[in-house]
Amino acid sequence: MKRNSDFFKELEEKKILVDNAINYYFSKYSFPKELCDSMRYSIVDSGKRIRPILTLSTAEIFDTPIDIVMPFAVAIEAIHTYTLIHDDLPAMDNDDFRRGKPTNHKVFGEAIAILAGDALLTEAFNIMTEETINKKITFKKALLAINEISKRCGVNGVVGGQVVDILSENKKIDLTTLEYIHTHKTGALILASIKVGLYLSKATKRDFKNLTKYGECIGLAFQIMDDILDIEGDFKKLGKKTGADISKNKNTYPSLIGLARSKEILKDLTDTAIDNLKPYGEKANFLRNFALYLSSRQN
Ligand code: GRG
Repeated sequence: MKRNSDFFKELEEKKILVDNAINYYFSKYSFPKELCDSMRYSIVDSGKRIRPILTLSTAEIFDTPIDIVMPFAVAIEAIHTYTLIHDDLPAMDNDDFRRGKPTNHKVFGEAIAILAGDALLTEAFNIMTEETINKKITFKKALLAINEISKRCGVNGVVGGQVVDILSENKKIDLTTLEYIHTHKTGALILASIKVGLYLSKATKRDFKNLTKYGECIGLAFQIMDDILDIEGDFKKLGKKTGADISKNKNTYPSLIGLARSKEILKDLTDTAIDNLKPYGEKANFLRNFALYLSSRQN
């Protein structure tokens, strides 16, 4: 496996590629200014870019050209950014800080923040379809990728998970319900990021099986880590308040099964994710290290 410093160098390089592509796609919007400023405030130059990096790194295993994958990776980050803007609204989590700065509605007001989220979601589909046409990406591959994203973001994915999460506040729920919330609210888009990389590549059924398992495991692990960081994290590194889950009486892995058991499950999920990369040898080194990075991240 590559040395840790090599991994972090590659991670930074990939983040810069994604940042540049986001700058490119989101500089073309200029009117209405308030809307465009609000969209750019949340998407440009911020965030870890975990999901687009997963899409690029999955496709990389199959030597798929980056220019085919990048518009889809950017679209996924735009969708992720919309969920964060909406999640921070007073009607939802009512948060004041995100990505180390005041939340979108604190700067632009609630109406523009809602609409910036709506526009990021809609423009994501415009970027994917337009680039499919421009870059002559095989329609079937693109359609399967877009279908995957729409499936994982709607009722049976992110939005469904968010609704069950909201309805579960101040209630005692069981672990099955909490797993549903985590795998849908958070895991679904992470899994979609990987599957989009597969749909755009020459991947076999076995590849889908292996990498879907990898994606499911890191998706759940990511949210468990988020629950842990809400207790053990540091505001400066996280860029948002800690202790929010407890103050809002939210169901989390630590609140249901304790911190120690949550950490064990996090480790098991990470190990299983990495096990499923065996067939890809050296080519999956980045994804292997990425799973380890996600389970030990501080932001
Ligand atoms: C509003 C439909 C709708 C859904 C909201 C994503 C989400 C569902 C809520 C966000 C709440 C939250 C903080 C969940 C924890 C997991 C998560 C998505 C964390 C933020 O993702 P990161 O760490 O953020 O990748 P950056 O800023 O690095 O992109």
